[in-house]
Formats: sequence, structure tokens, C-alpha cells
Amino acid sequence: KVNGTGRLVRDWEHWRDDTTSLEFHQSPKWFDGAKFGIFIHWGLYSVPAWTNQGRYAEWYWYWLHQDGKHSETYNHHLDQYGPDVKYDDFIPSFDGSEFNATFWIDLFTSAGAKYFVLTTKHHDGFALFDTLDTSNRSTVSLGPGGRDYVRELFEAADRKGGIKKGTYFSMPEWFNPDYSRYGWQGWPGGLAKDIYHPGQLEPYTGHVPVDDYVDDLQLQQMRILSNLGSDIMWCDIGGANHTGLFASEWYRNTSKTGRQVAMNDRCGIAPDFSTPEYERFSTVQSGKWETCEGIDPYSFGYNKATKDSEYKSAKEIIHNLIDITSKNGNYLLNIGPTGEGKIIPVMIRNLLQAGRWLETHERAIYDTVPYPLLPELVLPSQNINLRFTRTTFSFFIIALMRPTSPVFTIPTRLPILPGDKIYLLSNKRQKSIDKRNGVARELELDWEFGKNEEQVKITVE
Ligand code: FUL
Repeated sequence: KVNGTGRLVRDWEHWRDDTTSLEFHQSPKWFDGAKFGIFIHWGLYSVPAWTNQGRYAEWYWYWLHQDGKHSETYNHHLDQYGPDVKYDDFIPSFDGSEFNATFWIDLFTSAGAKYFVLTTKHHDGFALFDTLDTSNRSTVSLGPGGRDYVRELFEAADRKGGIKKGTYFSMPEWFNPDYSRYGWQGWPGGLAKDIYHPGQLEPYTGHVPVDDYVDDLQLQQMRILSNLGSDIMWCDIGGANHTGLFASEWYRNTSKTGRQVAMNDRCGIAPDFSTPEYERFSTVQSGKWETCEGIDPYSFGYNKATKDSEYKSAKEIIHNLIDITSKNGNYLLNIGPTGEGKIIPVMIRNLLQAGRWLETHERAIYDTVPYPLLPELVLPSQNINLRFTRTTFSFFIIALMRPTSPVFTIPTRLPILPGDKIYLLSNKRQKSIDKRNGVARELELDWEFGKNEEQVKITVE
């Protein structure tokens, strides 16, 4: 909805269920303020859980076919499982024996995440929820115990409260026979030929043939939205789909669903937020965005070849979150559990450590907005590496490094006035800012990463 001054306004009450109004939709306020989410890539690929560096482990099946003979994935598969084990033979091992929904949710909230996004179906077409009559290719129909992991995790989140529930959903399926006519932009859209036994096809277990694949997509998305109650529809890849036709009527119709679902930029409609992957913006963006990347340096899916020391440390996680927040982004940090559903100790440790920093400094992150005049100050020669965020009544200075000298100059004015109170978030001792002559002001701050006795002076000119 556009108000009298021609500016976009968030006015969901006046939302119309037509596709034109989709163009004006913006991300929900809760999403803008949430800043930190946990992405979870968990699926059949978590069983072999392997890739050579620089590639996504969740693409295991694809690499196996794409690379052909003598590729690293080919040799790895042959070596580990022999020529007769097909991708779908991993289904019985994807058993959730170590999946503990309550523990996952406790971990995410202790890490300071305000939302999570779970892979409900990745490109291999194997769903973690009940796809009803659209397909039997799911944990509910084929997996041990017939479990609906999306429902289990969502129920745990509802029990805990305070965390929003999101759903990753791949539109295309690499080797779904019904998708083959939609193959696009180099996307395979073909059948999985068994490369160990030329001339044979790999099974696409649980496939239910349909007239139109994209009708099924719509039904599955509607199910995720209506029955499971997703807050974020995180589509992937796009391609042929009907999202534009039903998103306005359902996802955005508060009277039908009671809420507004945030949708990313891979659904095929005007998005609420963009999704740079293993990338981020270095300047403040007016449109909302969200960086997604793994705690693993190269992969979303669990990769057994990654060493503990290679995972992002708590410090890296927090530094990334601070930097992204200062530019109007959210940080969707991915973890890849094992095939059994275990989150490995190093991931747990680093997430919990990150959460401890957030606990003390949450006011500088959640529900803040950028300070567009000066989102950051980076002067490497002096080790100065600051980020700035603000709320209506507060201004936050976050130091990522200890400057060489305790006294340094900021080349612009900060929105701090004589008489304002200034204090370290981890230490509530307050100081009033002295009255200084007009423009130039000197502030004294306790140095954040120091032992609190140290002082830093910031001169604002
Ligand atoms: C990409 C996918 O191909 C990756 O496997 C991963 O899911 C990432 C978030 O999106 O497009």
C-alpha cells in the first residue's frame, strides 16, 4: 500500500488478495528485528555427508551423476558403499535416532536465534513432512518410524515459544520424472541414470506420477503454510510454479491465515527480502536482505570431511552478525546435522558461545536499525573496526577489535548529545557525557573487549 507521500507503508490490514498488491509487500517487522536465524539442512544427503572442498555436500547425488566416472564423489561412493548402493538406499539410515526436537529448539534459542528455517524438501525431492497424496517420497511414507520431522520441530518450537518457524522448500527436483519437462538454466530435469550400471535407471522411490508437477508444488507449499503454520516460506531455485497465483490469497491474507508469511526472493514473486548466499552487502541497503551461509566454510549439508577447526568460531559468527546487522541484513547461519539427527559437539559449542555474547549485548542487535550516515568505521592502520546500530532512543558502538591507541577520531558526528548517558552493555555503570563546545565532543568509554578497567577515548569531530 502506498501512502499519501508515495512511500511504501506496512499496512497489512488493507492488504488485498490480488497479485498486484504482492509487489508492495515488505518483510514483517518481526523479521526485520530478528537479525539471527538458524538454517538447518537435513535430508538423505546427511547420510553419506561428504563432498570435496568448495562444494555443497547436500548436492551429493547431483555430483555423483554430474561428474561421472572417476570424479571424487564417484570414487568416494564406490569406496564407501560399492556400486550397488543407490542414493535411495540411504533412506533406512535417515532414521532420526539422535534427533531431539526439544534439544534443537533449546540450542537455537540459547544461541540467540529468533527464528529457524528447516529444509522441508531439498533438490533430491525427499520430504521431511507429510506430502499426502502428492508424493510418497517422504520420511512419513518411507522413513523409519514414519516420522514428520517438520511437525515435530514446529511443535517443539510452539512449546518453547519466542522463536519463529521457517521452511526451506526446493521448487525443482533434479530427478523427478515429472519435472523433466521443466528443466531450465542448466538444471538437470532428467532421470537419474545409474552410472555404475550403465543403461539402468536409479529409482525415484515414492514418486506418484502427476499431470502437472507444479500443481503438486502448490499443494505442498499450501500444506506447509496452512497445516504446519510456517512463518517464512524460504523457496529455492524458482522455476515453474504457481506461487504468484496463491501467495496473495493465502500467504498474505491475514483474515484467512491470521498472519503474514515472509517470502524470500526465490519463490517467483516480488520478494520480502533477498538472499545472498555465502555473500553479504558491504553498504546499508534500503531493502531487507538475509545472508545465508554454513557454519561449515563450504557447505550447508553435513560434511564428514570438514575438520572441527574449520567451522566458524563463536567470534566469527558474532562478527558476521554484527556486520550484517549494521547494513540492514539478517544472518541465517546454517548447521548440518548428521543422518541420525545429531548436531555435532563443535557446532553446539560455537553456537552456545555466540549466544553468551548475545545475551549481554542483545540490545545492540535485535530490533535495531542501521545508522546510514556511518554504518561502520574501519581504519586498519589503527586497528579500528567499529560498527554502529541504533534504536529510537539508543545508539550503539560495537568494536570488533581493540584499537592500537585508546584515543582516536571519528570523521563524522555521532547522534550523541551532551547529557546523554553512556555505558558498556556488559557493565551498567553509567556516565553522563560532558558538555563540550558545540561540534567537537570527547567521550570516554570502557573498552569492551578489555577487562573493563581500561578506558578508550573517542573524539567526535
Ligand atoms: C542453494 C541450494 O542449491 C543449496 O544446496 C542450498 O540449499 C542453498 C541455501 O540454496 O540454492
